[in-house]
Amino acid sequence: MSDSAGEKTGAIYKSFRSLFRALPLVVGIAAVLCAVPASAAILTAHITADDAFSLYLSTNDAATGTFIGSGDSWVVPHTLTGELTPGVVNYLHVVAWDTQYDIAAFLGDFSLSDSSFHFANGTQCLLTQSLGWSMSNTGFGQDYYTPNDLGANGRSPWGLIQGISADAHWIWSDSGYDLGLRYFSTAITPEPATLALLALGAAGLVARRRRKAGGGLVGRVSRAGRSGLRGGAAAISCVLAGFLVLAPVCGKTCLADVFDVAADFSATSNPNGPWCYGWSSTMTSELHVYPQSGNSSGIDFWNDPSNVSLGAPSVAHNPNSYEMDFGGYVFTPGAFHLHPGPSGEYSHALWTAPFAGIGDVAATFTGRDRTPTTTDVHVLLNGTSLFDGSINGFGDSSAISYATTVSVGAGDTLDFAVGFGNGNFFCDNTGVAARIDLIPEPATLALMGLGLGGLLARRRRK
Ligand SMILES: [Ca+2]
Ligand SMILES: [Ca+2]
Repeated sequence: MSDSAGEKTGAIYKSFRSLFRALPLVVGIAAVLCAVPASAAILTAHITADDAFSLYLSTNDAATGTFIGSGDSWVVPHTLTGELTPGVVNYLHVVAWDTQYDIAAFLGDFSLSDSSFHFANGTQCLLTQSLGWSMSNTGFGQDYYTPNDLGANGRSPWGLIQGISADAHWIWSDSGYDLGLRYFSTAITPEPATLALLALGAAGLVARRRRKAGGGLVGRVSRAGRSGLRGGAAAISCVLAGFLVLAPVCGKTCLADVFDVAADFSATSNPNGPWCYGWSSTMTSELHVYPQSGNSSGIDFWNDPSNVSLGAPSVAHNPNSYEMDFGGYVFTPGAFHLHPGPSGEYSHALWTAPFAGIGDVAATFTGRDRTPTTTDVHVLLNGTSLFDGSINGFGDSSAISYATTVSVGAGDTLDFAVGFGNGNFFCDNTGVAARIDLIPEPATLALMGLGLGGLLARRRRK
């Protein structure tokens, strides 16, 4: 071996040696991050059925399993959570049945809290669709066939079930008019691959240390160089394993927290979680929080007794699962309205980010007065306009929509605001559908980055 080749080997060895010194930290972080999800994966279900259902988790497809929860009203989504049994295939079991002699169907979206398990589609998100589900008329684990897709959440006669993904589809046998108990099953499979890769990396490290402990001085440099390379590869595979385990967790959109101005509406609290309802003299001047709530002819509202004329400015919400038609204006099922005031006061639904993250924002403004509605509508981020539009019309054909993705810190605000448009506030009922899907900042990836940063710093110091 020439001197320069020996120096090269020595240099490689040194750089890998510094890698190994930081390796326990990296392995530690990766091991913790891998171990935590493996022990406590949680299934979250947003589910409903026409007319009733029970949800179970089982480790045997032929056994019903552990009861998680049930519901008997298709009008509302039911949120249920259950802990998966680690290391084995779990089965999500739903029994659904009709209690009234008409159509029957099952709808839901399901997510897993981490990537230690996956659904039949290979991800941590599953919707009710024909794909990924088996169903039976006789019981679990037998006579399975593929459910029929009756159409997406939003179809008649049910309309949009708020709180369940709009991409979920109603499923049943035939066209939904055949009655009786129906058994739906889908597998939730553990994810051993990344954990195995991590174990492999750790084993490589241990082997390398054992070799280093023995051996004379003469053969040591070249041997250490070789095993250093092997150990280095092991270190890299450890780090990669950590990222592989983490990446799907952090990038998984189904784990977004969903904020929906209509679905989250409260008739008793203002502010209401991250939502606050109020009015302002100009679009961006001080927000006066509506202090008074009430119910008028079946519609919940908030206004300010110190500044109210013909009930406005105000916010209002139809708590019913059916349309409320007052002749001049209409509330669709579950609709949220903003109404401007007589002196051009803006009415607001203000959302404050409860944590930092990436938010998918979707807003639709619709004229709900037959006269028709004449308003100016806005979406603002921290008081700066993202979107400005006008409504001059009635019904779905008058609707204008806006969608964007924003990065927010905790405490940042998104403001959905409506002004009186043409200079008067008569007949200005404006439907507002506003939703924010907020994905938390990948804190665990940041932690991983910290570990790598420390490693690089060590190398620099050397
Ligand atoms: Ca029914
Ligand atoms: Ca107007």
